[in-house]
Amino acid sequence: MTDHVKPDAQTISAPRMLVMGVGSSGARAVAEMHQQNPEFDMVAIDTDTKVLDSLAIDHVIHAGATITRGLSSGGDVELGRQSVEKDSSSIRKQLRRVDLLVLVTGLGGGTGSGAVPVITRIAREAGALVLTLAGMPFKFEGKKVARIADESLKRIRTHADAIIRISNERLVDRSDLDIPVEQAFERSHQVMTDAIFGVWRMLAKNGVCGLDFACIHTMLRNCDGFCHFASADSSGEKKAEIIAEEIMKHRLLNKGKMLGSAAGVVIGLTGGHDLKLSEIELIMERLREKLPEDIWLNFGVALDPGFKDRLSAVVLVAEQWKEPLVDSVNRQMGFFNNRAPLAQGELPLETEGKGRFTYVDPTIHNNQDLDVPAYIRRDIKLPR
Ligand SMILES: Nc1nc2c(ncn2[C@@H]2O[C@H](COP(=O)(O)OP(=O)(O)OP(=O)(O)O)[C@@H](O)[C@H]2O)c(=O)[nH]1
Ligand SMILES: [Mg+2]
Repeated sequence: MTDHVKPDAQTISAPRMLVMGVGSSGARAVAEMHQQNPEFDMVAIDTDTKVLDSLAIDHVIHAGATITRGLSSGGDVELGRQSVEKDSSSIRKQLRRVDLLVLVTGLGGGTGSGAVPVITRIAREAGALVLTLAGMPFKFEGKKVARIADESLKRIRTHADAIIRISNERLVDRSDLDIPVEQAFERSHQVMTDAIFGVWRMLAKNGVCGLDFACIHTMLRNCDGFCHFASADSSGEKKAEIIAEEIMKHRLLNKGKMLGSAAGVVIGLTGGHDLKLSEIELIMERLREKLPEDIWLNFGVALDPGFKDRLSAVVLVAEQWKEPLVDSVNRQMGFFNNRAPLAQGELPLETEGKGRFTYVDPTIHNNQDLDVPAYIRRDIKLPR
């Protein structure tokens, strides 16, 4: 017979989530989020002193002050990378006891694109689950910026558990091209804010049926690198119907088409104490009609007194569902047991730091970085 020992309340603590904004647009985005919700743990990292000084946020890391002299990387990815390597100890300090790290960045410049792959590696080494929200550049920014963003994305993918790409282009309709560029970027910030608030509410608020860290963990570890995100918010009599409609034709889910072929979905609803069972049912039934039958599906409902007569939904969608390279059970055990060491037989398939080659240029051939091991570049799974 197994004895079940009730865990000591002091040994159980809520998973700690840290949001880190990297590069100028990432730093600005988290400063805005901080204004909206000061409860978040947030840090902004940039190479640009002017940007950091303008932010109303307490925790900032000025990366690579001796390398860029506070003037930003000027679009140089290598300088961005070197700058965070140089200040990696400040980053490690911020990552202590962090279970979920959410990185926010706009790819295409030098700092965010160079720094995020390094930070994801450091965070994974520290045992955190890493979700990266990456804004992808507009077409008008040109091919060079697009290439920088794509190459950075490949590097991030070798370390991050999951990436949500937020295509700036997709956030703006062709019929909408007259909007000021600042407003277009604001949309991108808002999507990131909604994603982060949504995930945070799922983890931090009391739920009638909760989504816990293990569920988010499974989703992020199995989504094969990329997942998609949509959110909707409504109030009034018809709020449930409006939310179901919005999600089912959401532009970040390819006007809802992505739901029909999804492999995994997490749905998180937040409502007030007046939330009705019929409202939950309506949303779930409408969405289930659209989703494949054999999908990995998890949903939760969080209650927040601030949501009286209001309902909000966040949906994370995985198009693919694959076993992660590093055993997810072990990683969960790491969270519950204060990061258990790797078990024998488990392959720590992660590239290590470059050691004394840190400041050496990457070896790029046919657009491939030959310093990244072939099994990662080609997405080959090694047998355990
Ligand atoms: N959401 C949002 N995206 C922005 C904003 N400004 C720029 N971007 C996007 O983010 C990408 C990177 O720009 P920055 O964040 O300014 O670049 P950086 O990482 O600071 O890099 P350097 O300034 O070159 O050192 C750009 O290519 C744009 O697509 C902004 O205010 N908001
Ligand atoms: Mg900058």
